[in-house]
Amino acid sequence: WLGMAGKRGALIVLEGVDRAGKTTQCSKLVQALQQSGRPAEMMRFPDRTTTIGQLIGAYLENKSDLEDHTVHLLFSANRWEMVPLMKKKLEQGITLVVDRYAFSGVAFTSAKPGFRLDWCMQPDVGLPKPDLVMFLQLNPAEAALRGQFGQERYETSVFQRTVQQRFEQLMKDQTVNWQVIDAAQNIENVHRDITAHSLNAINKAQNLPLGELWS
Ligand code: ADP
Ligand code: 2DT
Ligand code: MG
Repeated sequence: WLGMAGKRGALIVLEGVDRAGKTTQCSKLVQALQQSGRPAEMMRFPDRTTTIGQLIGAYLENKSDLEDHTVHLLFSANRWEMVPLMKKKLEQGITLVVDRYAFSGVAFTSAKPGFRLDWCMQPDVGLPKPDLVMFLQLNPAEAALRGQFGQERYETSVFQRTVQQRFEQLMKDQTVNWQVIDAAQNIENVHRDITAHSLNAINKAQNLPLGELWS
């Protein structure tokens, strides 16, 4: 069912390393879109509220250990379980602003020893394809000015440096609409850049079918 005007919403993803400002900017974008009369909702991955998400949450908080392939597949399953809801909302004309997606999934697992990028991508092949993926670019020195690492798994500078390299490999993929955002700017200027790209993507997506990621 395609909303009253028959226009679907856009799937917009924010990616980037720890403290780049993803969560801050997702909520500001949703607020700005809503205030301009465009239906929009925020989502985040992992979604720690589901049964699968609770397993992931315990793992990230170091309250449980999971085998590396297993947790990779749980992160992917945590996206797939939301796909029916995502498609329904997009068809209703709601733009979804998503804090992390399959790109984080691949970047983080493939930063572990023994994991190839292509193996990491396979479980997410066919997910709803984002109309726009913004990578909030911030170097480690700038990130450090925003506070210390937290206590969660993966929050170390060595690991984050490898994650950054994996994101750079993923950004070479021309089938995905990547836009690099200078996340070292102040919050309002980052927001202005993100809003401009998003409005453009929302307008284009209206007349295009939703794609399938990496397929
Ligand atoms: P992420 O979700 O990418 O880890 P957050 O949005 O949680 O990042 O932001 C991390 C910290 O940096 C928060 O304390 C936030 O207030 C601050 N912050 C976010 N954007 C900026 C910015 N452009 N300049 C300075 N500090 C920022
Ligand atoms: P935040 O909740 O602070 O964003 O941190 N991650 C995320 C993965 O390893 N695989 C994934 O598929 C996703 C979506 C990144 C969540 C942590 O989980 C990592 C940081
Ligand atoms: Mg965040």
